[in-house]
Amino acid sequence: MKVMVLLGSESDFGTIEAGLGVLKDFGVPFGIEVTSAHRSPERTLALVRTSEAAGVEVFIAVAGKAAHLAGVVAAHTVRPVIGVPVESEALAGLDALLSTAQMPKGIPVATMAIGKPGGTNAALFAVEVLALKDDGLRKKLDAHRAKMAAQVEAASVTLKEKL
Ligand code: RP5
Repeated sequence: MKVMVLLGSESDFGTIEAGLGVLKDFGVPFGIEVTSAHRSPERTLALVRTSEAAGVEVFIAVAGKAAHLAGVVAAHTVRPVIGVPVESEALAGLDALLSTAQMPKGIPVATMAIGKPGGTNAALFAVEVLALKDDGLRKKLDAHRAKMAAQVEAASVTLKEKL
């Protein structure tokens, strides 16, 4: 297992669902668990420990509101932690964005965009970290970028055909 995905609540799943698809597409083995930094703090710590023992190299933490899951995970590991702020009703995810991004110096969290785009980017960022020592993954990332560039070009052609 290379990536551990931790959700602050089952209700956070929609934010990371597409990201899990990305990890699957790239063939990256991952685990996923629900654990709350405040409702199950001991389980959170235990999951960090067992993940490290299982060879996890990158953590993705998905949480909303006063989101401190990513920061708490980062407090317990020196492996990279990627935080995904969940878009919640009250403040549209701005609360979680600031809670995740504004880590005091010393304990970094790589903070993604709010919501589903952040979930997808978290997976891609995790793949990029793993690709540092995996040429096969790097080639897949290059191919993924080339595919997106081709899609942009195709969209331009389609748009002009409509005019
Ligand atoms: C946070 O509170 C979770 O990450 C979730 O985004 C939010 C709401 O949790 P539930 O009330 O849906 O369990 O801890």
